[in-house]
Amino acid sequence: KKDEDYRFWKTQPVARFSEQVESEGPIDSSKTPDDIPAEPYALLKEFEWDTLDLEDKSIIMEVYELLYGNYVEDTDSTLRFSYSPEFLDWALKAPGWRKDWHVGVRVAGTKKLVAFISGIPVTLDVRGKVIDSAEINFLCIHKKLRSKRLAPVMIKEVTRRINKQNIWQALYTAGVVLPKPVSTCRYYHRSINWPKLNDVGFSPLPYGMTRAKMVAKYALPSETSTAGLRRMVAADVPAVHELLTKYLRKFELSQVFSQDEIRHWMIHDEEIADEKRVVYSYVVDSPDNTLTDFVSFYKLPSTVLGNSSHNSINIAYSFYYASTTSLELPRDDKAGVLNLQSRLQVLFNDALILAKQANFDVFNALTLLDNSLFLEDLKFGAGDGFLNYYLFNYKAFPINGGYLENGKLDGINRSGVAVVML
Ligand code: MYA
Repeated sequence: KKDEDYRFWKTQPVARFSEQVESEGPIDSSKTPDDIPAEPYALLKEFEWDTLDLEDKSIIMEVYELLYGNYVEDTDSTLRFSYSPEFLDWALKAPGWRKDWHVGVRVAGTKKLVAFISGIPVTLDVRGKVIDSAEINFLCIHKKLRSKRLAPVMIKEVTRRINKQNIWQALYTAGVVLPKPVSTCRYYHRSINWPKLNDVGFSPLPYGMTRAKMVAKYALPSETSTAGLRRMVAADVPAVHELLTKYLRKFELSQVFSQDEIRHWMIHDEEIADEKRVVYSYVVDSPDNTLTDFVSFYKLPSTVLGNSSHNSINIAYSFYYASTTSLELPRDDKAGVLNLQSRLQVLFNDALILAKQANFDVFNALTLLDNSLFLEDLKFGAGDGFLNYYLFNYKAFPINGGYLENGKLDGINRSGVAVVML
């Protein structure tokens, strides 16, 4: 599709495929909140807007059910993301969250929830420019209401509500190609429970291999190897905040976290029962009581569609991490990169072991952050999926996605992207 074929997107302040970015900055900075309509956009008369109150568990359950049946599937419709109610509570109630950015659409007659879009407030750093923004996620329309041009109205409505708060930029990701990605990252997968992944059709048996050889290939030690590695606790928040802030500063697109946000994103709910836990965060404590490293992953299972032996696979996704290794050196310092690479290999090998102990079947990661340094050595394989990063109402120079044109990892430049979207 060309720019002009995007009937909706060609009317929006987003970068075009056909243009080269010459300078970075907002596309339209002419408006103030008073210029923005006070009333919601009109919907077809069978539908109505509903601002969802996610403090109410039964409403989180409604969003959960909508997504469970209708959210993103892989290209051949064998897997569908299965965000748990606890996950939605975590993802949608980040510090500063606003109820009116949780936008539902209901059938007027039955009140059934049939569509959803969400925004949360974030502070972005785009090559040194700090921008108060929104992160848009969980756009979902019930399968029976697809291709009726409802998505553009929902996007305009959430934009209206965000603009009313004097926020004019947003970050969002999608598997689909729209005008115009600022970066594209590739999904990598590291089998933990290979036989199960094979049973559900996710990991075919390579030619010339046996099941036993595949199991041996992905075997992991039962215990982690890094001295001082332990679960992150609330008391670690200031140190993790400082370490992560320093590490993320080296990237071209990153999120600026407050201490509150670190607490929320890395710890969420310390009391949560193990089986409901969403985020897994660990630190490496050194003998002098300073933290040298931090690593985290989150739980997002996928529903297996149409398979008789399994109905779900348990998936860990790489989240934020940081290391003091080479932290004071420029990102392209050759010796520094090698040291960081060795460190991340050990750290993520331990993350894989922790994920195995917690019963995950596979560990997924994108080619963002410094991931291109360790994915191959830790036996991650390239997936079919790509994730496009988009900025709304902001033009930026393209940012490396961590892989090369030939599809291989870019172990030299790595990625400039340091925002992990859920
Ligand atoms: S990405 C996850 C998206 N969700 C899914 O993939 C779940 C399964 N699919 C669905 O529920 C529907 O297919 C959706 C589209 C809802 C995706 N992002 O109503 P339509 C354009 C943006 O007839 P439907 C996520 O959550 C499409 O190109 N636009 O289509 C981030 C066409 O426009 P154009 C998309 O299939 C969301 C128009 O919609 C996407 O019934 C970020 C067709 O509308 C997509 N993923 O519904 C949203 N898919 O004619 C943008 C299709 O131009 C936020 N389209 O080609 C922008 C920032 C807003 C805030 C700004 C604040 C300052």
